[in-house]
Amino acid sequence: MARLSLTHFLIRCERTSGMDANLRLLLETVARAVKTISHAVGHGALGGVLGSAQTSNVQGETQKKLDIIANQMLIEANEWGGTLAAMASEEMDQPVGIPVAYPRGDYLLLFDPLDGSSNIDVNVSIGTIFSVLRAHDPKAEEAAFLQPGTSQVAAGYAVYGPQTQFVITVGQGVHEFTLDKDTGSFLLTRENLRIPAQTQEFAINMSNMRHWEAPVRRYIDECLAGADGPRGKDFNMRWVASMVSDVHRIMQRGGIFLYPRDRREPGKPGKLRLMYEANPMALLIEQAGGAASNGTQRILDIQPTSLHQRVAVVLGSREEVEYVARLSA
Ligand code: P6P
Repeated sequence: MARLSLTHFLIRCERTSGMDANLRLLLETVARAVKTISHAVGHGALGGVLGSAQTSNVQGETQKKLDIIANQMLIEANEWGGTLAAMASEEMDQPVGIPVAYPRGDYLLLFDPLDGSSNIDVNVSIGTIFSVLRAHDPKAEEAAFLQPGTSQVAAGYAVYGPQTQFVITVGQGVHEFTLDKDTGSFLLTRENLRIPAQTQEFAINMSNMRHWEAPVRRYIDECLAGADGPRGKDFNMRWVASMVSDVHRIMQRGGIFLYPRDRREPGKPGKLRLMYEANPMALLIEQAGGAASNGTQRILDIQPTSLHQRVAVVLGSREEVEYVARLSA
C-alpha cells in the first residue's frame, strides 16, 4: 500500500479535524525549507558550507556557516506565503516581521534552524526545531512571542542523519515522515508515536557531573549503580550532543534526556532555550505519552519572560521523568 505523503496526511487532518488550511500550508512550507537545508547539509565540505561564519549569535556562541544558511532558508521560505505575522530564531537577536510586499498571517514561527552545531563539521546528525504560536498582536515584537508552551498550535523537528526525517504534531499525536530523496516527498513512516513509560537508557553530558545539583547527581549515581543499586536494573547511556537526535531516539525506543542547570553559571537556569528548543520538544514528547519538566515544573506551563531565555530540561519516558522530579522535591 502506497505511503501517505505529508501533503495528503495534512489535508486528511484538515478534513477530519478541522485543522486550519493556513496552518497546513505553514507546515508544508517548513517541510520544503527543511528539504533545502537537508540538501545544503548533505553537501558538507563539497558545498563550502562547513566551518565558522566568524560571527556570534545573541547567545554569544560562534555561528557556523550552516547556522546562518539554514536560518536564511527558513526566513525566505516562510516570509511570502501569507501564513505568518512574524518569525523568531535562535540566530537572531530580535524577531523579524513580514515584508510589506507580502500578506501577513495569523501565526508566529519560532525555530532553532540548525540544532547541534558542534556536530556539523564532524558529520554527526543535526536538526531543525520549530514551534508555531498564534499571533495575538499585529506587531512583530518580542512580547507577542512570550506565550507558554501550552499555547503552541504545532511543533516539530527535522533530523539530518542517514535519513532526513520530519516529525510533527498539531496536537493530535506525533507523526514521522521520511524524505524520499528520489521523488523529493516526505512520506509517512510512523503514525502516533508512543514513548514507553519506563526506560533503562539515559542521555546526559557526564563531563558536567561535578557541577550538577544533588538530585541530578543522585539520579545518575543510581543509574550507574545498576542492578545492584536502588533501581534494581542496569542502565545504558547515549549522548549525541544534538538534542534533536537524542529526542528522536527517545521517540523511537524511550529513554530520558537531561540537560540540568549546573553550578558553572548559577545565574542561568540551564543551557537549552525555552521558546524554540524545550517548548516544541516538550509538546512532542507529551503528545507521544512522555513527560517534560525543568526538573520540578512542567515545561509547557512555564510563562516566558524573554525570547531567548534558557531552561533546565528533563524529558522522555514518563515514569523516569516523574522519578527525577520526586528526587528533586
Ligand atoms: P553540550 C547543541 O548545541 C545543544 O544546544 C543541544 O542540541 C544539545 O543537546 C546540547 O546543546 C549539547 O550540549 O554541552 O553537551 O555540548
